[in-house]
Amino acid sequence: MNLVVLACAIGLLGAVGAKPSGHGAWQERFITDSQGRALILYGLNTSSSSKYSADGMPWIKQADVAAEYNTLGTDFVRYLIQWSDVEPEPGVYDDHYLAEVRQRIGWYQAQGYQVLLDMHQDVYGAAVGGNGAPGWATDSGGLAATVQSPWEMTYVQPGVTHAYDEFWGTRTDHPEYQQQYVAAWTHVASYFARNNTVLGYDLMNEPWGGSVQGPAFETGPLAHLYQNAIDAIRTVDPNHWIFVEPEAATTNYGLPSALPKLDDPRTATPGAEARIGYAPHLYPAPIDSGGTYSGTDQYLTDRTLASWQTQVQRTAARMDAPVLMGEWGLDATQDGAHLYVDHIQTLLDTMMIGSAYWSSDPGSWSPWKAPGKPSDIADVLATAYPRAIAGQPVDFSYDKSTLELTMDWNDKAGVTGSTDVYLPPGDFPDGGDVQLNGDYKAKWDASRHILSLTVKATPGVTHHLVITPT
Ligand code: IDC
Repeated sequence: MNLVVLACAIGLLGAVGAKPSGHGAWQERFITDSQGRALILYGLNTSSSSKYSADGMPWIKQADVAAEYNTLGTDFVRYLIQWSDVEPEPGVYDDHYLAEVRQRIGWYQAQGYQVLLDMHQDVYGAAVGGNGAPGWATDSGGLAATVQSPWEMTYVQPGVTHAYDEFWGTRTDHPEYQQQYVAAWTHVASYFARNNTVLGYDLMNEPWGGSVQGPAFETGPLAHLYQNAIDAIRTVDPNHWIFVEPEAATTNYGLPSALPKLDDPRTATPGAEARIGYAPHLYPAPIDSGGTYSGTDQYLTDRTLASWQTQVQRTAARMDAPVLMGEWGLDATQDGAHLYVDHIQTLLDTMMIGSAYWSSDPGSWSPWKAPGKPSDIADVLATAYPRAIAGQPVDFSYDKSTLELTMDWNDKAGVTGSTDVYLPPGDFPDGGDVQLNGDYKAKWDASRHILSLTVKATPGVTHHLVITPT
């Protein structure tokens, strides 16, 4: 049985009874900045290389971050960290490692980015052929954990299942590993609590239930861990966003999640909104395995995209959480790759959500052939998008054939600042012409390629914006 079949089987079991809700109903929540503006984040994952490097650092140098901005116009990074690097020995935190992370966050700050810290794991930890958990928190029970190809198949090795079962408390009643994980997150959050470049924390990359799967996992041990981590993080950091992921083996393919609503203790403060986000990944099966976007593969992929949208909207509505697509990507050298990127960007715009592309690591999936050398896909990834919207977004889209960006939004009480749109130099070499109802002031930053619009409130009237190349 391959993992896709496994995922389908779990997905059928996992069909939860939440009603699909309409566009407006679920997407009332956005990730917001300190001025209350809705943020549409767009960036890369950086990086897979840090899973295996001796110091846990990604491949990037400071110049690579500047090159990323100049080439792609991104404003966001999903930055990988690892439990094994944070806590190499039980209860011993490596603050030198965190200082190195902070230095790299500074590189992103210099380019105006927001940083999401992703506690990455694949296949539990290095001791069982993956990455993430430290060896001291890995109990394979002495069972086989042999690395498989494709790598995802390693998840169903018995030693890997055993390690997860010990972590989730399925086999025994030893909650220590989880408690240590929550304590490690609390340490990281207290370290970065006052860092304004940090957007927030992605509590666990692609959680996997081991022996307990589907809704039993997501509503049971996974929700339990998340709520404990949220409660603990809020004792040291009341403000940053906290993102949770569903079980990936189902949801990556557009199948349902059973993740329940989680509570944010910050709402105990009058007027404070919950800052819990939902951060699923998207890897249609043909794309996940490095296939093309053509023929039957394209048909299957398109079916997955439609299903992904429905399921993510259901889960987000149930959780009352804004959505951020934490990973998507493909082997960009395959047939139809450019079209796939276009279609994902259209999906993101339709759903009005941000994303992080997998990944920045130079190679066939990346916008970089080699550090500083853009690949063909870089041009396609560089797209026009609203970075911040000073109000409640209604819709937006970018038509790559007419080079027309359109956007509608309503005023929202308490929101201040400008609405900022990134216009890529390839499509808008001389900036953009603005059509907008009502009074506004436009400012064009030619070096950053950002058009900022300060718009006067128009009570009861929706702002309607069209931007075309000058
Ligand atoms: C992949 C890397 C690959 C590595 C593997 C295992 O590209 O080089 O061998 O991880 O560590 C995910 C994971 C992400 C994967 C990515 C692509 O979150 O870590 O990176 N992917 O396979 N989920 C679905 C796809």
